[in-house]
Amino acid sequence: MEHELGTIRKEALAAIQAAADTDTIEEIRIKYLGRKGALTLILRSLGNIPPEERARMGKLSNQYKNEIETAIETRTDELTREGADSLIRGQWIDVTLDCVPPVPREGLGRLHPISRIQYEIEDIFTSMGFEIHDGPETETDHYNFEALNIPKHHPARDMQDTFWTEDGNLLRTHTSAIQVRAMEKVKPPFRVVGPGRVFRYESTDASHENTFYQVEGMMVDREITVAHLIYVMKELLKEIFQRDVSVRLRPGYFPFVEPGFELDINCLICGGNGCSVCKQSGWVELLPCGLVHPNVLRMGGIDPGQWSGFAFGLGLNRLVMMKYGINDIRHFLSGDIRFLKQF
Ligand code: FA5
Repeated sequence: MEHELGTIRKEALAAIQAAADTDTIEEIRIKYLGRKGALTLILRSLGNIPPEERARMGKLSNQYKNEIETAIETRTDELTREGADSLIRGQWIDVTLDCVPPVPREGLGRLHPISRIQYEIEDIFTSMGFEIHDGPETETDHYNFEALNIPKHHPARDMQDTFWTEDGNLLRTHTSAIQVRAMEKVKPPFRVVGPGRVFRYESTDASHENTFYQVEGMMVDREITVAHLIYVMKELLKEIFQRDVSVRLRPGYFPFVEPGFELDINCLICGGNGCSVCKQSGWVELLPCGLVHPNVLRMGGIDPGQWSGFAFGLGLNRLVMMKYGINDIRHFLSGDIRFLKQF
């Protein structure tokens, strides 16, 4: 019996040590210590052996039983810990990765240069008492054309061809639609700016995109003149470029202003010598503007006999190009990370 007990002990301890999971450990426990386990059967059979042997064999059996139980406990602990560790290693997520240092700089996003300048412009106008307004990119014919003194038959519609939806709406061609919406919301006197994305059916080149950004502005008060307009435009450009920029005002035709102007700035890419952006002219058309046409005021519910105003539509892409010396407008929508990383 002593030999048999020794063999059970040796086999059980070796099997426990080799067990790779807790299910196997449980099988070993049943095999040796269960109700019909090898060691249990020996303990039960002690009554059949001579009394002089019984005490020694009983003591030995209990000692081996304790040893096996302790080994089972120790190995179960080890396996549980290893299991938890590998689970953590496999499924652990560093939830702090994106919000606190150390995060590699290049992993962080940044504002697109157009958004940066848009926010700068909003701040400049807010400091001059303007409110910021918004409007939808898909517009109705009324807001984009009709209410701006461009009826269906008007040839000025050809200047701004666009993408139409099947239900007769269109992708807005300019942010001027925002000034029409603003006139419905606020009563004079008021000052509003409306930044946004606009769309035109247009072939692209270094200074033309089919999708670009504008900022619309409108001020309505009593006795507004061209002098007010020029003052605000010059203040804006001085703040943006942080220096005096040469500008020129030419007559320009827009059905919604009278008189209308084209405000050009001296090309900052070539210093006025001529390049592909300024089409070799030395000037870049940036800011068309004028005094709001009485028809537009009237359609907006404002009495032109009492109120007058100026309006402008600033081309944001071209402004950003001038500010940062970008020589091709197509970079903005290229999605080229090397371009975007510079800002
Ligand atoms: C207009 O869109 C008028 N709504 C602006 C306006 C508002 C005039 C209020 C008077 C009063 P224009 O089509 O010229 O005008 O566009 C305005 C500016 O948007 C241009 O000076 C130019 O900077 C920019 N722009 C026009 N077309 C493109 C284009 N295809 N790609 C990039 N920028 C453009």
